[in-house]
Amino acid sequence: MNMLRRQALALGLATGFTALLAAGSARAQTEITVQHPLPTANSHYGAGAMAFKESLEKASGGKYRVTIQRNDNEREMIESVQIGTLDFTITSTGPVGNFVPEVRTADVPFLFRDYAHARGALDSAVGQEILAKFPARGLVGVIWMENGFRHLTNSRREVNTPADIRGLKVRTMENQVHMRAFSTLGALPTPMAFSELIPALQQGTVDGQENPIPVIVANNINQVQKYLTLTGHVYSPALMIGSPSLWGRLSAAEKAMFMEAARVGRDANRAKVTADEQSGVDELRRRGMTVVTSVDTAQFQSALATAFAQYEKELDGKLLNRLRDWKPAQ
Ligand code: EAX
Repeated sequence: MNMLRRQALALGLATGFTALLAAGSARAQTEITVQHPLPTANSHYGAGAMAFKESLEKASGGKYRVTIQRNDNEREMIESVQIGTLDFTITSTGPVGNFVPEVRTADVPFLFRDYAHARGALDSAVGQEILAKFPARGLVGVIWMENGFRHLTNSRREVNTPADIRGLKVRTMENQVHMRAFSTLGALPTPMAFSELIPALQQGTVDGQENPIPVIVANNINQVQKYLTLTGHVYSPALMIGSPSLWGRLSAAEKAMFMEAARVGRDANRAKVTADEQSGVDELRRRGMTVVTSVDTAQFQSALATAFAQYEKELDGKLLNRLRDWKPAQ
C-alpha cells in the first residue's frame, strides 16, 4: 500500500476513534438543571448552586454537568420538580408548606434564637425527620439550606414598635404561618410569589415586604423601599429539593456523590448569608435606606402571643417544641 493510502487510512481511523470517544462521553454525560429565584452571580442561593455544581462535576469526572438557571417563582419550581421537568430547586420554605405541611413548623416567627440554633436544629435528627416527609408528597428533601432571618422594609414610615406596623399592606410569601403573624400585628398581609414583588412595590400595591438582608441587597429592594427595620421576626430556612424521577435513577454511590455536593453547596450558601449579614446593612444604608437597628424583640413576641397559641394548636406542637428547644450536644 503506498504512503498516501497509509496516511489516509491512519487519518480515517483517528477521526473515527475520536468520534467514538466523543459520542461515548456525550452519551455518558448527563445534564442536571438547578433553578433558584435569585441572581446567581451575587446571591446566597447562587453561591450554593455554584458550589454544588463544581463538587458534583468534579466528583463524577464530568459524567454530570450542572446547569444553573434563575426562576423567581418558587411555587412553580417546586411543581416542576414534582412532575419531573426540573431536577433540583433551591428555594425558601415560603411555599413549601403547601406541599409538605410539616415544613410549616420551621416557619414560625421567633422560633430560632440565632443562626447557630437554626442550622443545628435543622441539620439534627428533628430537621431530618421533616425531610423524610417529602417522598410521600412526590418530592425529595435533599438538604436544608438557608435564606436567613427576615427583616421588614416599607415605603411609608419608620417602624420601631409593633404598633407602627398596624395598617401597612405587607407582601408576604404564600405562607399561612407568616400571613397569620402579620394579620395578628394588624398589618394587611398580601401573599404573592417573589416574581411579583418588585412590580407590586413599584406600583404601591403593597407598602412593604420582609426578606433577609441577602435578598434585599441582591435584588436592590432599596430602590423601591425607604425604611428597613431589623425585626428578625422569623428565620427563613431554604431547601434543596430534588425530583424523585431523577433521584430514583441514581445508584447508591451516585446518591452519595449528590449528597456530598449538596453539603458543599449548603456550606457555601450559609457562608454567603453570614458574609452578607455582616456587610449588607451598611451597604443598604450607603444606598440610602433609613435603618432601625434596635428593636424590642420581646415586644414583637408578646404582640404575636395569640398567633403562637394558634400555631401550637394547628401545627405539630411536639415538632415545634423540639425545634424551639434544640440545643447543641454538650
Ligand atoms: O427565597 O419570596 C421570598 O420572599 C423569598 O425570600 C425569596 O424568593 C428568596
